[in-house]
Amino acid sequence: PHVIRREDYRAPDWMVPEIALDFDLDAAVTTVHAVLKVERNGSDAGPLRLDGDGLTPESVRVDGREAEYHMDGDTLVVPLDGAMHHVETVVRIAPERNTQLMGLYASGGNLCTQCEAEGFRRITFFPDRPDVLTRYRVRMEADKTRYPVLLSNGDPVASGDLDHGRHWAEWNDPFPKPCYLFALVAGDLAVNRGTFTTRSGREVQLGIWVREKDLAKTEHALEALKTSMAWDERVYGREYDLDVFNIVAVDDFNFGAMENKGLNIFNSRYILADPDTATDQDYDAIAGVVAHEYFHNWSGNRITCRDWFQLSLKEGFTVFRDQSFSADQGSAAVKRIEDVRALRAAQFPEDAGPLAHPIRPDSFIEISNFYTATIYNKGAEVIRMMATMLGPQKFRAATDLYFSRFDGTAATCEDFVRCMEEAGEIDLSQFRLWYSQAGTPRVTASLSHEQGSDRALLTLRQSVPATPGQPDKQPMVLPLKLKLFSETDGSAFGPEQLVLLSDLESEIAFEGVSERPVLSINRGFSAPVVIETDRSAADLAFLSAHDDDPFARYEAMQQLMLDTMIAGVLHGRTDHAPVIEAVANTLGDERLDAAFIAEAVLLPSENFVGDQMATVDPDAIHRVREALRRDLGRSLEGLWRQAYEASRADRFELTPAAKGARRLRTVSLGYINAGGAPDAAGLAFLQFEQADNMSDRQGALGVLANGSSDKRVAALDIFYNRYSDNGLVLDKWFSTQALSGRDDTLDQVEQLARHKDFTLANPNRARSLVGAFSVNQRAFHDASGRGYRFLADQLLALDKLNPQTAAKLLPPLGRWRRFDADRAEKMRAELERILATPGLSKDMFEQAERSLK
Ligand code: B3K
Ligand code: ZN
Repeated sequence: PHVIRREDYRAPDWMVPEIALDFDLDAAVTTVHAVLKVERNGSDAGPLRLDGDGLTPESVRVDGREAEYHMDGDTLVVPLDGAMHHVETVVRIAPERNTQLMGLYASGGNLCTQCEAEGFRRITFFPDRPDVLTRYRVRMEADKTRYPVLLSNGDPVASGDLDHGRHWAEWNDPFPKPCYLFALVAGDLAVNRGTFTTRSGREVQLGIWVREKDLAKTEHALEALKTSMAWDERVYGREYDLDVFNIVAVDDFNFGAMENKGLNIFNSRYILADPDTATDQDYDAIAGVVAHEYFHNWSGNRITCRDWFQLSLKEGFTVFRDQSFSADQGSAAVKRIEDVRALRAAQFPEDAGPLAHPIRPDSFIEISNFYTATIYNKGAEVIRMMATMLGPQKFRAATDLYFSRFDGTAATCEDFVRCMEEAGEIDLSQFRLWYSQAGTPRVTASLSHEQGSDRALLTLRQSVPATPGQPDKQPMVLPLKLKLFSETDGSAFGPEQLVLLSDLESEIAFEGVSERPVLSINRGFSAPVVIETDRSAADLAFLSAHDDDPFARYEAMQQLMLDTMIAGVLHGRTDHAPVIEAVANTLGDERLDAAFIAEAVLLPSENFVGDQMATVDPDAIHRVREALRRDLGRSLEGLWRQAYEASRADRFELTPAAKGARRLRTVSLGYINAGGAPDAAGLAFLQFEQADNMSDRQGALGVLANGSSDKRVAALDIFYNRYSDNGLVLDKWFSTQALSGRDDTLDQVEQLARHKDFTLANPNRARSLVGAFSVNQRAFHDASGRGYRFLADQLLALDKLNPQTAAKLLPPLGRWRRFDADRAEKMRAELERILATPGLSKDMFEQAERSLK
């Protein structure tokens, strides 16, 4: 397969200022008639090359006349003289046979599109690259009974009825956009309408479109949309620019949602919510994704990417924006903890493995493989570091400059950084390494204090690990927030400082430090790095109780738990007492809110423990972690029961406080159960049965599904029967079982793959079983290698239907270097088997090939 390189970027030979698209819609055969106004860009005399994917031209006309053309593979080549022409093509496509869910496809009887990154070429011939900006006029014609609603980007212009029960509608989008932002929806949909008045007085008609039966579950998304619109005005000065903003929810979708101009299309899991079917986490994710897609209207649509290597320009920045939005809606500290946990769960392993790449990659075979945690989440951390270094006023000035300077254009990461430099009055030359170097930097910090002196000395050293294609790294700029504390009275030696570590090694002296201080470093997770310190268990316990930065408190507790578990894995024995005492202190601290406590007392995941070890021993990690959980549960049983009772609610509310209480309740239940209390299963079953919301119900189900009480099967059956007509909840039923810590999880998962409700054709369902199972470290890494074979079998089957979603599920197999020789060999063998399969997609090929290196 062909490798595309960033350094090969060339401006397009032809621009397409306007397009008129005419769709004759039908699930079996849709005819697409396109008229492109094309203008030569620059002096090259080259032909017009239009990308296609599986398209056959039925007719090609230039300026009204039948034209000569030829195909170069999938590309339509039209020789053209002169500087401006109208090029007309007709193609036929088959939406109902489109299992890739890219281009125009059918979902639940409706028709919808997904074009990012390169799906538009599956709809019509076009220069499918983000730096070609075009004004769209779209006419759709369809059967009125099956497809009463016809939507596209921009504003509706006109509509009318036709003979034979058909009708038509026309939409016009005044904003030039890249073709990846094109969208169309035709279907039988109901709408929840709202309005939003922008600060300059424009009234925007909002609509959330779903199937009739789901209409009652759209209120939360609609409210989140309004809140996002107001937030972007207030925080970034960004106003909405069209008269309508529509969101459509569909069940079959390759990822979360898509920011098409004026017509966002969503995976229904990020729209639909009511207390009976959605957890608090679901509610928060809906608000976050609605905000994310809305924010793209400026960071992505008004200013788009010059080429796909710049993807983090829109994604990193927009994730940072949605994270800040969510932080403003509830507890900022808990949100930061969740974001860092997600970064460590998905991005750190990626950065440490064969698929590591910089946030601005240098090459790819299939761009779909680069919608990664690195581009999104590390990309957001890079923006966050610049925001930290600039401070709020200058950061706002810099984003204002960026939005005004590049509005209406396709920009680069470099353009963004230059705005930060100019408005921030700061030199980011060395900081730019964050865009080009992959790998998670490591910082070792050691603090010394001579007894009787008034001075402490902090030595910081950084290193950036080698990653594929990048054996040698330069030192980076790491903004580290730090503070020193007195162990005697908990007071601080001076205020928090922001240290920019830019050398390999640096020494910082602190004056006025009269006793041995305790170091609080990388507060708020100011840099996305790994910190290694020589802090003792006592120091960590102290910080977990006294640090005034809630993130740092959480972090100290996590480190203490981690050190304890690693010692257990390495030496077979470990002292649980410091963890138990620290957890007891946190549980008993009345100044802390329930949401924070629930996060702080959770043990780091088995995967995260594994990530810290030279060779992962999944069974030992599971054993040691379970032992610590049991001990915590048993020793603090009284406190857990207290927390469990105190967080009981008499009615359902969606306030941050109520959500925090529910979280702590289920975490406490988990510990009561882990401690082996004889009534634990009964308690869980009671919570399961009496729940008036999905958080409590699924929380209890998770506890039961992990155990071996006779209530386990009963609860799973009740849950299944109660929700058998709700796909999103059935996904939870599958993933709860796939994530179970039971010994027989692998057998269960193999059986579930044969369940009548399991299908690979729906990406959510595929991920709920296959995706969830592959992050269940102990079950997936079963010494027999059966877990690996199961994953490879599923991937190969899915690759035939939907390569993009299949390839996204491959990375767990690529982590073979981190396991013992026996497991590594079995993992490699599955990768080899995948690679040797005839007809493999280029998506899978790229992922499997890179994973073997
Ligand atoms: N921009 C889309 C992601 C498209 C993924 C294509 N493989 C959603 C988002 O990030 O907002
Ligand atoms: Zn995005």
